[in-house]
Amino acid sequence: MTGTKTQKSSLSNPRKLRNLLESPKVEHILEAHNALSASLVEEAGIPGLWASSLTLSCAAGLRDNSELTMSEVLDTLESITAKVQIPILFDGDTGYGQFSHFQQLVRKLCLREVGGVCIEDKVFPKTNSFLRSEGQSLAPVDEFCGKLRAGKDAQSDPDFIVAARTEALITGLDVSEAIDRTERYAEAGADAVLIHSKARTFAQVQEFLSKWSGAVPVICVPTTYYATPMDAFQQAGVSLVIWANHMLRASIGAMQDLANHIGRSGTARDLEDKIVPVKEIFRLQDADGLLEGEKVYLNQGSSTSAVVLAASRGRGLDELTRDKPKAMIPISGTPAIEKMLQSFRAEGIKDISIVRGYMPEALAPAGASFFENPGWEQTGELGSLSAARSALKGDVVIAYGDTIFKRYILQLLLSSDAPITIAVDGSCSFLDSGRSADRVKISGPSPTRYTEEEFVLEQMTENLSDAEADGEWIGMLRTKGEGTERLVEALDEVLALPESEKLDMCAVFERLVARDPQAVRVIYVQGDWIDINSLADVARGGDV
Ligand code: SPV
Ligand code: MG
Repeated sequence: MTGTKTQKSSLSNPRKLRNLLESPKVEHILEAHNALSASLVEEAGIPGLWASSLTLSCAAGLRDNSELTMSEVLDTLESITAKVQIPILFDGDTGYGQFSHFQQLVRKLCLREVGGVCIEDKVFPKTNSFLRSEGQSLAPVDEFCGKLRAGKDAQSDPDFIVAARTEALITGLDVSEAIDRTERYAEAGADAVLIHSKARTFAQVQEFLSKWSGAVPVICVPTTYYATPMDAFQQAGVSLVIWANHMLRASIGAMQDLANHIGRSGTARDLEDKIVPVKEIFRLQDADGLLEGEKVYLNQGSSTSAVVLAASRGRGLDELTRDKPKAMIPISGTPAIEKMLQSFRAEGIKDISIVRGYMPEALAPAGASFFENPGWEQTGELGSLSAARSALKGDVVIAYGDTIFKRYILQLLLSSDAPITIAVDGSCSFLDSGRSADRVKISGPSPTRYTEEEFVLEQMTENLSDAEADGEWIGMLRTKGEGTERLVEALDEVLALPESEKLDMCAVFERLVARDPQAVRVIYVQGDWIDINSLADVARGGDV
């Protein structure tokens, strides 16, 4: 699952972090400074997060000198735990004051389901370990042990981790001082100790580990000795490795490159293939999840659903459909199907199913559900409609996926109160054009002035003579409740006919009209739609 966290896993975050610390194998976690970076860490399969004071403060435009306040940092942690399932070990600096402040912090971290906190034995306001480190002062051991005890007493989750970090090596003291301090911290109740070092190799931390009692798991931060293999950490007895700042460092470099390029050249033209597409942002935001949610929770949307028949490749469109189905041909830069989906959504229709056949993998617009008609070449549009049978209930708009239409046509169909309504183009533009059309005979010709008259379908067939034809069906119909049921019945009857694979929607309409001459209401339009076959005849090329 990516994007929005929807389900809690059965283990609490403190338990997950504890499992990492207690795992016999060395584990690693990676820095995150906001919900976005946290979700990228999670997607990479890394089992935990380090919420670093260095990077959280930097991301907030502040120094790593206890400048970020407790409430600011809690807000960020909350947004991270709301987004991801992996646990956070929070870098709690010196605990935000004395023992009582640390207790408040622990309580608030537990409320926000943070896995644990690590505090260091320095004095407030602390400075980052890699900055003027020799001059930094350490907290008195007793006072720090009291703070650790206070933190453990304040936690509301029994698995919550309080880790104790010694800065002894950072400030220039030796390994024995680091051991003395950390043994005391473990006795005071710390669940783990963090031994920090600014040495360029693992040797100093290795020496620490060789003298360590093993009372609690040991954590290290190989920012300076980053080349050490995981095996070496494992062999030396490290339980958890923290990559403490790498996500922020990587993003700073990428952002600087881009900003400098745009600043220098005044254009983003050459950068497109170096930056993620906007749709990657939508993926990370789980934009599709909103559509799913709307289907479940939003009732104010239309109860009408849509079924788009888009399985066929199209007659004579070989060139344009070599690498994509007909519905994906761009019209003014936007795939035809997207235009159709935009129109549906603008009318509140969110439950949209598409029947695919030719190149299904290339027809996957976001937010739609899919039916497959693998036999599209033999079974045609009736096979496709039948494939979407389970979506044919309630109020439904059915449309061919290769049709472009002005939105008012959809609005007219939706406003009809008849059980079955089709849109008919009364302009008869097919006459003398040589193109095939679903010609229709209607109860009256397309009116040239205002009328209250309701029109119904009498006949639909490609073979209607020029004189008999009142127009052509544009490939869109709308059925309501009982009309949808009638349509499905007629479809089943036609599919049961011998050689039904040679039949098309005309046969279904014929059936409906034969049963009830008033069955199919007609709404007349004049032009304002086109199908891609006709469009392609007009303009062949990449973008029609
Ligand atoms: C942090 O990431 O903020 C740390 C580790 O505390 S360090 O920057 O090395 O001090
Ligand atoms: Mg820090």
